[in-house]
Amino acid sequence: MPRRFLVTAALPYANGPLHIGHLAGAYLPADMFVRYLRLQGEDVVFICGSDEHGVPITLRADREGVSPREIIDRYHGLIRDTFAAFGIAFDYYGRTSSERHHQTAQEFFLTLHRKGVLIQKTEAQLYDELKGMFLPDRYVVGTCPVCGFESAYGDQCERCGSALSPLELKNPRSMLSGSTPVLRQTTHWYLPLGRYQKALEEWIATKTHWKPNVLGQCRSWLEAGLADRAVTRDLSWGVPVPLPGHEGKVLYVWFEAPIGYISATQEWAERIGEPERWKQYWMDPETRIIHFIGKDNIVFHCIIFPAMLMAHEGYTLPDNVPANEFLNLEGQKISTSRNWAVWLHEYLEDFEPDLLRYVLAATMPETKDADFSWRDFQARVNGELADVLGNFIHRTMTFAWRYFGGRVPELRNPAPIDTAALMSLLSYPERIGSLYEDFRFREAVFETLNLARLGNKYFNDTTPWATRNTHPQACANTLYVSLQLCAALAVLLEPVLPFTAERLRRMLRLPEQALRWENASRPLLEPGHELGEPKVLFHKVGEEAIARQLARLHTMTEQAPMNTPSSTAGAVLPPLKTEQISYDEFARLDLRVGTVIEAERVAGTDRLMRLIVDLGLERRQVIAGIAEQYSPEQLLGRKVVVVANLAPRKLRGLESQGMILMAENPDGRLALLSTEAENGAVVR
Ligand code: B3M
Ligand code: ZN
Repeated sequence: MPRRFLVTAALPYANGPLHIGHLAGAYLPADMFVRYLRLQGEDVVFICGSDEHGVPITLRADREGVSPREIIDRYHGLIRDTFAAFGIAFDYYGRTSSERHHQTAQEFFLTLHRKGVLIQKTEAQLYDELKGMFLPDRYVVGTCPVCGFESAYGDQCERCGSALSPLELKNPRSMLSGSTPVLRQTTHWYLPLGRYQKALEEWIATKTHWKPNVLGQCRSWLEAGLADRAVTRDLSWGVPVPLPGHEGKVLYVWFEAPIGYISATQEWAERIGEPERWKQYWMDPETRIIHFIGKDNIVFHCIIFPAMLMAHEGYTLPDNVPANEFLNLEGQKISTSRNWAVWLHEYLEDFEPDLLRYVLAATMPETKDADFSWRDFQARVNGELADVLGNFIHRTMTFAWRYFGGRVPELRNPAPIDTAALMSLLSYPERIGSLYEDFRFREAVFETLNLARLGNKYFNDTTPWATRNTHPQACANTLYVSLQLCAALAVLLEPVLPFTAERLRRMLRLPEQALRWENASRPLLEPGHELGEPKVLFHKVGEEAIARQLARLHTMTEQAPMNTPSSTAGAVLPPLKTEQISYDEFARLDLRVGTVIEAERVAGTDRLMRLIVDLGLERRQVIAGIAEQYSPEQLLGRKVVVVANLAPRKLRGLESQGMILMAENPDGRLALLSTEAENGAVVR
């Protein structure tokens, strides 16, 4: 009897594109786990969708001067298509702006309300007098009371993962006006989490198989004691509170978003024509519910959502929440606001999805933060995928193609080395499968590549290029065994390299029904089986390709990001710096007025402009990231202010001998500073 699973992956905010941190954190491990389960013939439904409410959406809409609807429609489609391009094989990818979700979330809220679970409280909340609105969640930033991080959000600290409420922040600042908010009374509904403390403690105590990093966060939350949490907000964008007299109030995004897993499952069931089937996955205790998330979402999935489900009754609680830690990039934290990211849709302009799937799986941040570097990407693609896996498959298939007419030869009187290689197949599916069951993806991928390593060694040790002339049957035995190992790889690679596995399966002409996990433990190709023409599976990544990625990364970060997504950039007056400097420190800058006398776009970039600026005493070449805001014609003859004593640096091979001072508007657009002063005048 197949086991039944409901697997979810965190609903990404539809406020920007996906980057490698998303893939490594939740979506790739979830997809690998689901693909493995499907190969085992289990009953599994894989659910996700766009998280389309909440302040990250409205902050971006404010910043761009568009509606939240425009933001979510832009990014929902991009995110959905990017997942598909990376082979993240959801059964259903929904969106929380759907009518079904609004209905399900409101019904869930009303059930808690009707049962008297929720309590209403009028409390002081942070209010921005300049903007005339309350400041929930990410509309306010301040110092985290737990770890001291100075840019913690009102609902969560990204550095230590603590779920916060705005009143807990020290030195709170409005993300809308930069001003210090005042307190103003407002009434909201609260989930009394404390009432479920004991039940949650008992439930978590049964989760001895959970990852230590997850249990650690849960325990510290429970030890600190669970306070009431507001489940409504003074906002216009979101799921309206379904009670009279609550105009202008919506359900808190972290209350309704997890319910998005349920509503998306309902939409899936409706789409397959079995509208009631969703209950089998959410209300049958036989179903194992697995939530794949990043570590900053642990408390919402292990404490708050389970408490909601307990309060509602009738729902199955999650079986596991194998949260991953964070992925860094070139040794630094990924930052969407600084454009310090590898955007998945941009990655696909240069490389195959499987290459990144492999590298992120092989270095997955399962128990501690991990780092992605382009050098390591190149080394693993070239040294592991091409030189180990691709090499074994290519040499086996071209040898069979060339010397055995593209057919699987007979195995006769196998030598001990042949038998040993075939026997090794017995243990691989079991060993790799148990690693997947334990969410140990790095080790599962390493073990899978070990089968190719074993194949290369076997091929080398049996020297078919020699036995072809001296012992033809020994040569045939080598090719028979090597081809069986290739066929096993076509199955075992599927969770991590689905596109490669499919290409290999086609080259082997392995029937689709052969794709069952346990099949990989025995020979799958009969003697005489006709093979397809061999093709190279992996092309090596060259120096130029890596240099281009590194240049893109550094250029994007050097030049103030224009239209990059940011869940932190507000609407967006960045708060005034609290750190002070001395006059002497300021005086070290040599700021000069100049006139642009030459201007041209830098080829191959959409942001860079090459300028020649006349500073009176001399002319300087300056590379500036303003090509999206200004044309060369608009710049000719313009007065600019230049940091004249900035150390020169190379950008796209051009030397920039200074920096043009620009002002970044609240909507992210850049603007030149204008002046009547003469060329060479010193700015003090
Ligand atoms: N939208 C993603 C995040 O916090 C958040 C997950 C919701 S899962 C219900 O980055
Ligand atoms: Zn913190």
